[in-house]
Amino acid sequence: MAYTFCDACNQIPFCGVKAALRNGRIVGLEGWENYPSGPPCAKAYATVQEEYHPDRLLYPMIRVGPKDSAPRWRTATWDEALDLIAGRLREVREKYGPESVLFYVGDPKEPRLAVSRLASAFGSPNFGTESSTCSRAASLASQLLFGLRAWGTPPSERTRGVVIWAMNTAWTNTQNLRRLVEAKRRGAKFLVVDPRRTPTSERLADLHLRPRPGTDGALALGMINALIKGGLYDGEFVSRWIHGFDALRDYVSGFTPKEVERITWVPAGEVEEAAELLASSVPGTIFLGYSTLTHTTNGVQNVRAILTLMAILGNLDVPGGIVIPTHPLVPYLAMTDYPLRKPGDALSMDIDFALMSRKMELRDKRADADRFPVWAELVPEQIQVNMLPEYVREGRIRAALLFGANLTMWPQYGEYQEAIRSLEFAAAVDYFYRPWTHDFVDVVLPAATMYERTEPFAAFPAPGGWRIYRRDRALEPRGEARSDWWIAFRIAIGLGLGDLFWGGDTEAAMDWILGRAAGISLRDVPIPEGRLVPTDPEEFRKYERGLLREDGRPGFPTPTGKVEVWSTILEKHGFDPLPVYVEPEESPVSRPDLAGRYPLVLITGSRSPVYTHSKHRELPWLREMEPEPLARMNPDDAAKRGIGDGDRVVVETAHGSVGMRVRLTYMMPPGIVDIPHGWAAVPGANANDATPRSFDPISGYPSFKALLCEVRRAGDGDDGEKGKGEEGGSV
Ligand SMILES: Nc1nc2c(c(=O)[nH]1)N[C@H]1C(S)=C(S)[C@@H](COP(=O)(O)OP(=O)(O)OC[C@H]3O[C@@H](n4cnc5c(=O)[nH]c(N)nc54)[C@H](O)[C@@H]3O)O[C@H]1N2
Ligand SMILES: Nc1nc2c(c(=O)[nH]1)N[C@H]1C(S)=C(S)[C@@H](COP(=O)(O)OP(=O)(O)OC[C@H]3O[C@@H](n4cnc5c(=O)[nH]c(N)nc54)[C@H](O)[C@@H]3O)O[C@H]1N2
Ligand SMILES: [Mo]
Repeated sequence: MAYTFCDACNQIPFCGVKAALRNGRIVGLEGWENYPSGPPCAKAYATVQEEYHPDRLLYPMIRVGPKDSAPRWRTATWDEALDLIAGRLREVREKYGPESVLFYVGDPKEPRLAVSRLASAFGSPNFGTESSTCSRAASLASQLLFGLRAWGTPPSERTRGVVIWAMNTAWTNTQNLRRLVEAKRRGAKFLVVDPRRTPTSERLADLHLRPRPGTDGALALGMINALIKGGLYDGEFVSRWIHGFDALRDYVSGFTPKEVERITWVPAGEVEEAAELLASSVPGTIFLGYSTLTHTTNGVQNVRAILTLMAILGNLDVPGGIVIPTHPLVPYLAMTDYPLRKPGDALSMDIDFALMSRKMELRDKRADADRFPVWAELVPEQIQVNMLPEYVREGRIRAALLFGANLTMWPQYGEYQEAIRSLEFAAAVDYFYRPWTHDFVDVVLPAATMYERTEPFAAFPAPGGWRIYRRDRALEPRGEARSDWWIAFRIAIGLGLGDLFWGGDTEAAMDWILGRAAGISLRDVPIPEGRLVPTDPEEFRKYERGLLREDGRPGFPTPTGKVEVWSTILEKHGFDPLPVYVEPEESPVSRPDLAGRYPLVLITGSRSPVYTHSKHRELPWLREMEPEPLARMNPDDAAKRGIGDGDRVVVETAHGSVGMRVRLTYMMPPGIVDIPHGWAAVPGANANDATPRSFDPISGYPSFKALLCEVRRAGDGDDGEKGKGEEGGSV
């Protein structure tokens, strides 16, 4: 038996699995007993097919011929590939400075720490991740409000209310599901806010609100208004700890239930009912869709409104409420959030593995500094990558190292492909050759899988502290595949940075982290039991006792020391300081001109239970469960258009179109259409052919949700074709 953590969802740490081996091959897979997350889902089992897939990349490959011709490749040794990469990066560094190299990791989280360290050591602040579109903007909204991330605490025995806002946790975050179901059994009240009916809403909701996509801010402001009118909020918390409450009260007074119904399509009575439900179920916690709410042009402000709603109820940092972790180790490991915590906190800041101090010194050289100043100020660990085409055109970025990248995750992704193609040099690391990404780079390197690598370790909060797990190297790498950490460390050596990378010894690096975090080394962590690293008990209401601020004074780590409903940071950068509601850039209200031609509201990228983004389509067990992409629409909308269940349709926006079959379902409310993302493998079915390059000016996040579209039956010649709309979108 060999133990490893599953990386099918791209997360670390996620579910634990145990492989049965015979003659060095996997012959069976089960859940890892007593592992904090799991049991494994279909994706985990299918990793066995990924491991042995005939198309896996097994050798380093170097492009033959120029990048504007059809790609041809030859295999190379690691020495040759690594020499080439180091040589080209040195050249670019000499000509344009180290900041002109982009270090990028896509959704896979396991390589992040290593690559972030490599960027800092090389001297480039331009390290970025797919969190340029994912959960980081919701955390940014939280930082603007509270000074740190505060959302997503799982319910405890004390929790009386749970809000699930724009998240289909039953399909996307199954690790939370058990605790949510337990909370439901204990009688906690659930409010679910999602335009679709989902397994999550049907199983958990006591009240299910179904707003028009992108209007969530107005809904939250309406609930705040109802709470204020009814005197249903925590007056003591508000008067002591909130900055800007009077201005908020004036602003929300316009959001009457009737007005909120007009904007959001949620019946007025349900808005009031929801406010009452929340007020009668304190302490409560909230799960936000990791990315959904911020995939629209007013996303950060909408999330600020939602978190303000939770805060004025007195849910913040109380037992059973939204707890600010006392010892945040996991966010640090995942590199999705920078834990803004007091220095000296044993389990976080002094493990400066990513060389954050170096990133801070280099921050003036960030490619995003003038475009997204709020992001650049509050997201020190990574740049906002979404303007990559602009950075390249302006000569700010000249070369790129891409670990686990998928260029079609961006709206109008052709521009990103062209940007990567036009670089002086680009190398990518992956499990498979993905033509939509790798056709545009110079070198492709084969990554070792979760069965073939040991880095990094995993850490989970546990009673009494943190539990650390490490994994076996279940299999020898196939071909010449190597772990992402090994690759990053070898590139560092080639660049003369070996001293900062333990001479290439990745285990020594993990020992360094564990030594600083917990005074142990990797060998002190038994497999499969793991090892408990004790911490002091969780403390609550830390803001009352000066535990959140560097200066040790009571309050929140914001400029005013209070929860900034009136954000002084937004004000400084010329944005509206209140969590204002602004219509999505593209909606029936803001663009009546477009709505005539595109009368339906479109959301893109609702997750499939069996795929992760662009991955897995090559795995027969999963493909059998979901053979092709399906658009979803309400049967009444379809009937008006003469569309039947299973018909091939064209979903068209002002920016382009996709073609796929349609599923008619009451999961969808009338007027709203849903298409999946990640179908790069099927020509003409990539959602990002139809999404615009329009961005939230605070976070830089794209508009993947809240668009306008029309759906029609596909005619002859539509099959697999992708159309171009009349508008390219604005920047
Ligand atoms: N199986 C699987 N799991 C995944 C992933 C995957 O690809 N596959 N991806 C992972 C990643 S990176 C992410 S970011 C998360 C995403 O996790 P989730 O946020 O749970 O992802 P979605 O399926 O998009 O679910 C969001 C829900 O929000 C609703 N919604 C859409 N637009 C709006 C809106 O404007 N307002 C409101 N209130 N609701 C809206 C949709 O109907 C949908 O049911 O999932 C993670 N987990
Ligand atoms: N229209 C639309 N677009 C979206 C979204 C949406 O909702 N709608 N969601 C956005 C969000 S939230 C996200 S997170 C992104 C998805 O983020 P992406 O970065 O696009 O995620 P994946 O498609 O999983 O691509 C990961 C690539 O990494 C490779 N890979 C997987 N594991 C490893 C590993 O351990 N090492 C290496 N070296 N490679 C690995 C995979 O083979 C794949 O080619 O998409 C965004 N794009
Ligand atoms: Mo994401």
